[in-house]
Parts: sequence; C-alpha cells; structure tokens
Amino acid sequence: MVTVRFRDHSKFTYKDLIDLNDRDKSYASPLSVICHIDLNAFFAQCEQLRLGLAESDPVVCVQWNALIAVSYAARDYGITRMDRLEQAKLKCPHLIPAHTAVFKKGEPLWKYVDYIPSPINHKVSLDPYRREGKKVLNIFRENCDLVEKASVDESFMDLGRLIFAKIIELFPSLLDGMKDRTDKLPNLDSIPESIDYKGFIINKFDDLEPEPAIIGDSEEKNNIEFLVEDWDDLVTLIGSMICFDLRKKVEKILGYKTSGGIGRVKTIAKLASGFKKPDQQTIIRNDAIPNFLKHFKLSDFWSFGGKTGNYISEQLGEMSISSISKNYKTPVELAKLLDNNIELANKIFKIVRGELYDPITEKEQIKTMGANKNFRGKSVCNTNDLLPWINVFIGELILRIQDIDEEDRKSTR
Ligand code: DCP
Ligand code: CA
Repeated sequence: MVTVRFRDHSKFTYKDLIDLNDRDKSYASPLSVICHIDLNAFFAQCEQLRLGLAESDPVVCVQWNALIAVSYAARDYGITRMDRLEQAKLKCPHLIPAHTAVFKKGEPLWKYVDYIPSPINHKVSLDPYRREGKKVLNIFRENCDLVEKASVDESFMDLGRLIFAKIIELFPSLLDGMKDRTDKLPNLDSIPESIDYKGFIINKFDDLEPEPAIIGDSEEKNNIEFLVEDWDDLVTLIGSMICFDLRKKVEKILGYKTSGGIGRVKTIAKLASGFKKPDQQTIIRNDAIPNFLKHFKLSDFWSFGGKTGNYISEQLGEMSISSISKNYKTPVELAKLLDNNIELANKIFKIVRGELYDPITEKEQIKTMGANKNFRGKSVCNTNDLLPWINVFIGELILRIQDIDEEDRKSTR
C-alpha cells in the first residue's frame, strides 16, 4: 500500500528530475536511483540448472574437495563455503556435489567429466560461469542503458532514464508547467493505483512509520504503508518496480534467482541487495538510510577490504557507522584520525551518510589476462611434465579472447 503525504514544499527541483534523463548527470542528481542485482549462490545455481535439478535440491559447486558455492537448499543444512566436501556430506547425506568443468592435462578445451577429477592432471575452468554471467548481463543491457558489471554475478544499473520516462508517462503535464529549472517540483496528492512498490522496505529515520525497522515483503505487504513524502520516495518506488521486472526477466529467460537492492548510490544499493536473500529485494528510501546503515559496520563496504580496510580498522577501531556519522561532523575532524588523509576522510564521511555519488562505469576494463595452475608435490619436475600444461594455458586464453572478441563484435554492430 502506498500512502502519499507530501511535505509542504518539495526538496527537489525540476533540474534534479531532468538530470535523470542524462546518462552523464543522473548518478549525481539528488533523485538518482541505482539498483544492484546479485545472482544467488551463483556457481551452484549454474550447476543446478545445467543438471536439470530443482531449487530444493541441495547442490554444492565443488573444486577438488572444497566448496566454492553452496545453494540455499544446502545452506538449510548448515553447510557453508568453509566446509570441506566430507564435512558437508555429514551434514546432509543426500548432498549433490557438482564439480566445476576442467581442462585435462594436455587438452586445450574444458569439459564436464563424469568422474572425480584430480588436481594432479586437471585444471579447473570457470568459463561456464563467466558465460552464464554474460547472458545475465546482456539481459540487463538490453533493458537498461547504463550497466556496470561489478563481478561475475553482480551488476549495478543507473535507472535514471527508465524512471524519467515512467514519471513523464504518469504525469505528462509536469514539464509543461515548468518555468525555470530551479523551480521546486510540485506536490502530488496521489499516484495511480498501478504504482506499487516491490520488496522489503526499511522504515524512515524520523519514526513517522511504525516499527519494526524492516517491514513487509512482496507477498504479505498489503497492510504495510510505503510513505511517499517527496519525489525521492516516488523515484525509489518506481525503481523498485523496474528492479523487480529486471530480476523476473532474468528468471523467466534463464532460470536464475537473484537478489536486488535499490538506493540512491552504489554503496547503498549493494548493501541492500545482500540484505534479504535469496530471491528478494530491499528498497532504501533516502530518509531510511541512517536506519538501514545501523545494520552494518564500516568494513561491510566492499571497497574497504585489504590494506585500506585494515588501516581504517586500526585507526577507527570497531566504530559503528552511526557513531562515525554522529561524532565526526566534518571530513576534517575525521581526517585527524587518519593521518590527515583528507581524501580518505572525505570518502568515509560520504559513505557513512550514503552520499558517495559514484558514476556507473560501463566499459569493462580488461587490464591483464592470465592462465595459471598450482602444481602439487612433484607433479611437474621437468620440461616434459610442463609442456602439456602449456597447451591447456593457451587453450584457456584463446577461449577467453574469443569470448571478448564476440562481445566486441556485438557491441559495435
Ligand atoms: N566464489 C568463489 N570463491 C569465493 C567467493 C566466491 O569461487 N571465495 C564464486 C562462487 C560464487 C560466485 O563466485 O557462486 C559469486 O560469489 P558471491 O560472493 O556472490 O556468492 P554466491 O553467489 O555463491 O552466494 P550469494 O547468494 O550469497 O551471493
Ligand atoms: Ca552472488
């Protein structure tokens, strides 16, 4: 249920709305809407569908005897990626392990084999998953004009143009009434009934909405109110409908279940898509950002892994996101804790407020390409042992280059 109760004056201008229609400007508009979509238990889902199994089958994707992806059905048995295959089988005796495709020593093509391959004379191929990931990406690209591939199974999308078109379709008189781009957008009394949000919502910071903080899902949400107080709420709502459509397209065409997140910036959309899994999506309205971020630590922002992440944890300790935003009112104050690194302080200052307006970068930059293999024990002692692996490496690189060529041909057609 959507309730429209606009504030006295909108905080947003016609320019903010019009900027959504410009690929170069929309990410920086205060009305920007980004969605992030992540495939659930990706490699395991690929294997489940390849083998014609059901979603309820406890499939795990295996590399030698390590689990590299665990289906949600297998997670119900308490199985995680940390388990070895033997431990997982103890937890679920009817577990279905599916080994990745492999290159056999000396052969330049990968294949799925009907025996348990040994690392001594095989090399894992992740090509099948890369290809499936590409198919998903292509669906997004056919339906959205600005898509960033974030990893093999994740994409960010700038929904600006899609939302702008929908708004103009719903309220065609909007632009006619505009005199000056700096004018505030008009208030709305109601929105058409066909417009309803999709997904979980987090309540707003100002406590206008009832607890609990996380309310509703797509099935049982009829009595849950999605309060629209300004245009940012409305664009986020429409964003949730578009994100849902994109996810359902992927499911219908390819069979994959996904999770989605909708928010004004990439960091918020990314955290939102991981919030409810599998096959769910979470909507973060701007006023709900402080409430939503209460659920996370600074280290949950993926860009702070590794060295920078460690440095920040050392300097700031286990500080919660809320306390960073409450205690440090300017980037300069924060920089004092970070050896006066004002650039980093600025970034953290914006991240903890959900204000890091980063553009969506479309072009995938391939910086390097390599093929490697860890040789075990004494399996490679001389040139003769090594030469068959060169065939494998060359085969692997040729396949990758062919895939990229094909992609380039498609995009220049
Ligand atoms: N992957 C891997 N080793 C890791 C992490 C991931 O091989 N340490 C591979 C297998 C995953 C895929 O990358 O299926 C995507 O990684 P995710 O972190 O998105 O995890 P999943 O998609 O498996 O699960 P989720 O549903 O939690 O996203
Ligand atoms: Ca995933």
